[in-house]
Order: sequence, then C-alpha cells, then structure tokens
Amino acid sequence: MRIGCRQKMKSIIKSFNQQGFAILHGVLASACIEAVKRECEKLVDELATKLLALGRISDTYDDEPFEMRLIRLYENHPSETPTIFRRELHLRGFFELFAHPRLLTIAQAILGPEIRLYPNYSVRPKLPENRRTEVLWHQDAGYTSAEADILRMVNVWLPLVPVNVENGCMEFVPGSHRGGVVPHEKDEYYLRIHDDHIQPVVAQAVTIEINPGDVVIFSNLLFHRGLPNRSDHVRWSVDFRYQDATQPTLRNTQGHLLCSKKHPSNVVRDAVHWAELEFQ
Ligand SMILES: O=C(O)CCC(=O)C(=O)O
Repeated sequence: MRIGCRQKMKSIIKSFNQQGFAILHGVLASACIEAVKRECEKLVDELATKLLALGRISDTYDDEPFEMRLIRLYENHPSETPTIFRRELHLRGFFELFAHPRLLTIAQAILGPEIRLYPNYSVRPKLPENRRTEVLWHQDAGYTSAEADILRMVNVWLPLVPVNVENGCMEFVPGSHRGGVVPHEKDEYYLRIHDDHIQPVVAQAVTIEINPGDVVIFSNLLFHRGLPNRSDHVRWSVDFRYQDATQPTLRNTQGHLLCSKKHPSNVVRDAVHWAELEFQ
C-alpha cells in the first residue's frame, strides 16, 4: 500500500474507532453506482408490470426518472409502497458494490481476514412522508439478540441520489458506540432506543449529507436513525454489513463469504455466482 493510501486508511480506522463512523468521499466509481441503479430500475419495472397486470394502474410511467417513478406508480395506493428490497438483491449489478475491493480492504483492516456479507443487505426506496420508512434511533445490534455486542461488524450505507436533511439522510451520535447495547423498545414499525439513553445525547447528533459515490461506514453499536423524507422525490439508498466470518451470525441465516484464507473455495466468486445464490 502506498504511503498516502496507508495514511488515509489510518485516519478512516481512527474515525471508525473513535467516532463510530467514517465518511469516504468518492470511493465508488460511477459505473458501480450505475450498475446498482440499473438493477433497482429493473425491480421497479417488475413492480410496474405486476401493478398493470392487476389493473391497479393504467400507466407504467416508463419515462419517469429514477427518483420519481415509484411515487407515480403508487400515488393511488400509498399504503402499498415498497419500503425495502432484500431477497431481490441477488442480481449481477450488486456484486461489484458488495465485494468492492476498497471496502473489503477497510473491512479486513478492522475485522481481520475472514469477511462475510452479513444476512442483512437492503435497498431502501424512502418515499416522501411515509412513516413506514422513517427509521427511528437504534443500534443495529439492538435488533440482533442479547449477545449482539459480541458481533464485530462494519456497517456500510450509501446513497443512490444526493441525500440531505430534507430527503431523509442518516443521523449519527458520534461516540455513542462505546457503551455496548442499550435497551430498545418496539415502536409501530421499528425498534427505538429507550428515551433514557437517547435524550441525554441527542443534541450531539450529526447529519450525514453525502452524494452518490460516497459511502459512510459505521459501527453496529452506533446510535443512528434515518430521517423522514420531506422532499418531493424518492431517497434511494443501499445498506449492508461486513462481519468477522469467524463469528456466528446469531440469526437463522448465514450470509455469504466474501474473503477467506481458511475456506477460499466458499467465497462468492463473481457477479454470475452472486446472482446464482439466494438471500440466506
Ligand atoms: O436508510 C435509513 O433511513 C436507515 C438505515 C439504517 O438504519 C441502517 O442502515 O442501519
């Protein structure tokens, strides 16, 4: 690794360890983002075809831009809008992102040589003014199990459109990853950190306004939320997690191995192989 790269890597890891997150500007090539967007467009196409076949719409809005089409398709059925795609992501265009060499190098520097894609990878089309997409203050580890603070992970989040406070960017409490898993309670759609733990620190929260090509990595213990979308377009984003593959997932699903010295033949080989696999 060149000296400049080594220094950058050091400052990313320092920020991840101290603040609980690090922003990587311009790390993804536009071809990588475009490949993901094309796959998302195909998922929306499939939904449009289904809605038309069911007689729910009379126009599939093929000419609407990426950040508008879902709004048009569901304008008469707002309670049915998709909020997350997960099982659908075994498509070739996602592989270059999930197995991005620079992201994997960072994950290996933090977690060690054995890296799994944790069985929790998502595309979120966050439609405006939809409470089902407003993700409340939580720690990812709060969703896993009582032993979740043993899981060593690097969470990855990236936008497919520019994100800001208005359209529902992420919000983090720097340093909040240091105290282990705190109590969560069930709200209508999501878990939320108990008020006794979020209220004392909420004023320290920072908003993560970034652009396609940028990525933010963060700890699975960091207090974070996705703000509501108050704009007139869809806030598209992708989130996934790398985990130290020597650990259990603490779920019924096992994810997919992306780097391994111990079991190299089990690593997902390429985009074709990824598309043959399933969410598991
Ligand atoms: O994208 C969002 O609004 C929330 C995502 C989130 O909470 C996560 O990736 O853990």
